[in-house]
Amino acid sequence: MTMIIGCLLFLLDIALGCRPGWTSFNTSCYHLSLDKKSWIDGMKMCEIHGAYLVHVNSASEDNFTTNLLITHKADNAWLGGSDWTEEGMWVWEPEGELIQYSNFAHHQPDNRDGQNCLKKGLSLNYLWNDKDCDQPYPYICETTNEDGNPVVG
Ligand SMILES: *[C@@H]1O[C@H](CO)[C@@H](O)[C@H](O)[C@H]1NC(C)=O
Ligand SMILES: *[C@@H]1O[C@H](CO)[C@@H](O)[C@H](O)[C@H]1NC(C)=O
Ligand SMILES: [Ca+2]
Ligand SMILES: [Ca+2]
Repeated sequence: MTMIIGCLLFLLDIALGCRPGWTSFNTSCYHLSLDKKSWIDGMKMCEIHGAYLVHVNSASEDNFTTNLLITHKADNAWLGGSDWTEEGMWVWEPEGELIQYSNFAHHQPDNRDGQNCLKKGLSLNYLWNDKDCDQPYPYICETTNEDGNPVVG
């Protein structure tokens, strides 16, 4: 039964234009990697795959990414936000687009010891927190780029 549902979900993702191992939501494809990386190495791995660390632009996309963590039993994941360029100015990288929707935990971001990278995790009920960019965590890649999707026809 689980296999049949897994198979159907797999076919659905293909139908919606995501490569195997990527999950579709709205107009993007997402991949959670459990291979723990620093924020920058996570971003590089996403870029190698025609993607970027996820930009969470709405409550429903936030919810979707939380469900992705829960499904894969990941306690944490890097998101594509950073305030590296200017302390306290949170942007989605690499474009540097100002973060509009946000969902930080109470008392976060706190820039403790100079934290500049955005993650969410189980310990803060999947609300957002700024962390040391060098910490290794799983990470979520997102792509809207057709390079990341199968070419049909
Ligand atoms: C779905 O994607 C479109 C285009 O990127 C975006 O404008 C819209 O806000 C997204 N909706 C949700 C619920 O994330
Ligand atoms: C969050 O995801 C759950 C599980 O997929 C779903 O039942 C719920 O409606 C979603 N909530 C929002 C606000 O999107
Ligand atoms: Ca900071
Ligand atoms: Ca913090």
